[in-house]
Amino acid sequence: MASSTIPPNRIAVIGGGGNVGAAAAFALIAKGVPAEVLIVDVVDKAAQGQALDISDASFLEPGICRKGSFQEAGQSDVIIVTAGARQQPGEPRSNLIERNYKIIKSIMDSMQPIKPSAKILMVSNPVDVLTHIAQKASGLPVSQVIGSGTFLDSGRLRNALSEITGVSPSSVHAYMLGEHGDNQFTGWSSARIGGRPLLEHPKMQGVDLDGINEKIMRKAYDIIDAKGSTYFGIGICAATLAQALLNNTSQVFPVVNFVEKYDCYMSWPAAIGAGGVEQAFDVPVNAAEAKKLETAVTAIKEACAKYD
Ligand code: 6V0
Repeated sequence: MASSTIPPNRIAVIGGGGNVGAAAAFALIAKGVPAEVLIVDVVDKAAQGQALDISDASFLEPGICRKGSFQEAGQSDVIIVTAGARQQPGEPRSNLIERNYKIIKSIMDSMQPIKPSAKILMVSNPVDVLTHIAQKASGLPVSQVIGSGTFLDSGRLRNALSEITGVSPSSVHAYMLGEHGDNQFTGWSSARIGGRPLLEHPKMQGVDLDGINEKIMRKAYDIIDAKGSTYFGIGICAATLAQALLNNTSQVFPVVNFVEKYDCYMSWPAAIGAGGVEQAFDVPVNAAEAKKLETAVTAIKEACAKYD
């Protein structure tokens, strides 16, 4: 490609030789994000193969895709990290911490010096804890290191609520909160449709709320049971977040961000833009949700403390 046609922004996908990274890179190209997408992986052949395959998808779009190095990743505008072990059937995400802690530390070291304005988007699990670890190891400000959090879970929730209410998922304002893991919970009391509390919607009367919550929580396990891993949904989520960071959209997403009120990284709504986290929100919770929130925060803090 002629150098004049190289897009102005660079997005690195570390772990891009694997399923989630490749899905994120493909989603960036398919969404038409005008960026040079670098595929970086410890397995060189996997990075090369995915980059070649995804570059075939880029000829109609402004983005380009190629294999890259850890040093180039460190100089990128957005660094998406999908590297590491994934869940086996039935395995909780929290189990992955032992395996993925060292991988994330070594990736942050390999990228040094990291561009001071870079934004890191963590996707590897357990994503709440690994975002904390990545921020410490990268040396970047907390506002510039975020994680995909409960964005995907909240999308699953919005789809489920759309089926019940008949309203488009984009007009259902509801979040899965706390942790992208077994301690996540639905923010029923703050959920809204058309400016009204969701739970007042006529079609929500008599609905089994715990059943919906359980269905959302189980979905990743069901997909992993059936096909070994989940990647299309998270791929589009990662690409959407990278786009928000590059285009300074200030859209609100439930991402892993450092929440002052609870003094930890956790999955909670924040406005995302060029600086990373641009605005934080104090989402109201009722008494039952506050208990679940406390459980999630305690679990994340305990896991983080082990690796500080
Ligand atoms: P995968 O297909 O095994 O890919 C992982 C990739 O990471 C492989 O290509 C490895 O070679 C690579 N890798 C391992 N170590 C390193 C390293 N040190 N440097 C660079 N690359 C390395 O797994 P998959 O893509 O399915 O999952 C990746 C991660 O995403 C896992 O931790 C999953 O649990 C996590 N997911 C997170 C989701 C979320 O919502 N946050 C959703 C789905 C999966």
